[in-house]
Amino acid sequence: MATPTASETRLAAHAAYVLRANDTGTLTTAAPKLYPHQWSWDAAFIAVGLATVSVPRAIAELDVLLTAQWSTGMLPHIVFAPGTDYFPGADVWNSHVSPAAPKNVQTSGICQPPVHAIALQQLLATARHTGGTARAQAEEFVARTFDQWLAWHRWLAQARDPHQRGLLQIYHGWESGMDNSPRWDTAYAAVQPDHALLKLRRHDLNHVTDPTQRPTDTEYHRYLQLLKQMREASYDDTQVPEVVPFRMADVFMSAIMAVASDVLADIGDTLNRADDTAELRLLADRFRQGVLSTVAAETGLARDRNTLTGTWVETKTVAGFAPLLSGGSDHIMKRQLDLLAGEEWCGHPRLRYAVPPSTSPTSDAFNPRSYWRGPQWPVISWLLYWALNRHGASEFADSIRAQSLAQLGDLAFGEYYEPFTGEALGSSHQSWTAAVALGWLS
Ligand code: 2M8
Repeated sequence: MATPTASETRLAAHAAYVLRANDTGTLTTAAPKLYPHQWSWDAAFIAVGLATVSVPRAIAELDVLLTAQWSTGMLPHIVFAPGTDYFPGADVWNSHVSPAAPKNVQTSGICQPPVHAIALQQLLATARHTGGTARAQAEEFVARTFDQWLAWHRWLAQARDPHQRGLLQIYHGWESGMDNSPRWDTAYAAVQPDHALLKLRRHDLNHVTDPTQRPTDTEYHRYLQLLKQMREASYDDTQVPEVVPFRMADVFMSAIMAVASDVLADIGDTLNRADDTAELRLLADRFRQGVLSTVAAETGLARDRNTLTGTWVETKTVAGFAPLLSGGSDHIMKRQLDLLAGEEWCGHPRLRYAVPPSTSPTSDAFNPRSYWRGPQWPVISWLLYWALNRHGASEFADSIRAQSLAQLGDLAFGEYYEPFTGEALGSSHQSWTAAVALGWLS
């Protein structure tokens, strides 16, 4: 890699500072005020960034997440730090209604996309490059925790894809990580909130004062209704699908499962875990095929499926590019690369930076300011950058990197960005944004 420019050095220094400032001493909060706890997929991206500064600190971040692993293998989507304000907090989730929840930690009762093996791979690569004790510590960590990551993948495969269709089912938009994406509009429309839930205790709007950048109250009512139904079912893996009206086969999460299972298998190979590696390769193949089976011939995009109603989601969101993560078909990859570069996506003439918006600006559902309904998310740009490099599309990956570094040059470390103006939206000093900046610059 070329010598960093002065602005790159400054960006890296600021990014490292953001991660340090968001460190509670135990875990790195997802954002200083808006998200004062640890989130599962945030922690993985944060570890990628932390590793470039301190390998032991990156390991500690993942260790905290693993301490919160449920006995079923599930990694919960939030690990609560004590005494901070967030809604819905630990009291609302009350994870201890489930016998599978850990006793000494409070967590949520749902999961998020399994990007963690990607973080392990990046952690190992950074540590090997650093050498010395960093390398030994990373290798020891991976050997010590391999069974826990394997249990996580096994739980997803068994609990969320029991019929082995290669598509993970989710029961809440929060599980996708793309909370209010138009991907979930039809499923949420079927959720009828109880009257008692209509009085919300939202804290997010104290920190993001422009409410158009956050989900609406109507959306929050539905989020809370699903949470209540799951809590009343004690977050039980077989009960929950019986009681919630939100049942979606999430194609983007399934693609992450495919590629992350392959990456975990690569790690297993270095640990001489032949049987487990073979199992992981089968999982990777199953989910790769599942993702490819959703691609619409007319649009070339992958689709989520509402498994309650049996209908496909046709809205053009970034999730349509799931095959760029999971791979498996040269023909589909080529078509998707052309699409992603084209006018409906990164080549849209009004974009300030040529990185994928969360919803295509040509879609009726597109909203440039509203959270997952249109803004660009640096963390998603990084994930696609990583995947493009993995699948040999390094030129496109380089362009996403260069455009993203320009976007992050405002040093705001926005949670997401307005695609036409480049304005940072949501929380500033968002940890995973700082982390992926470090990932690009390392
Ligand atoms: C957002 O989600 C949380 C709920 O999980 C929220 O809005 O309160 C999402 O962007 C999610 O993907 C992310 O992990 C989390 C923390 O950054 O914030």
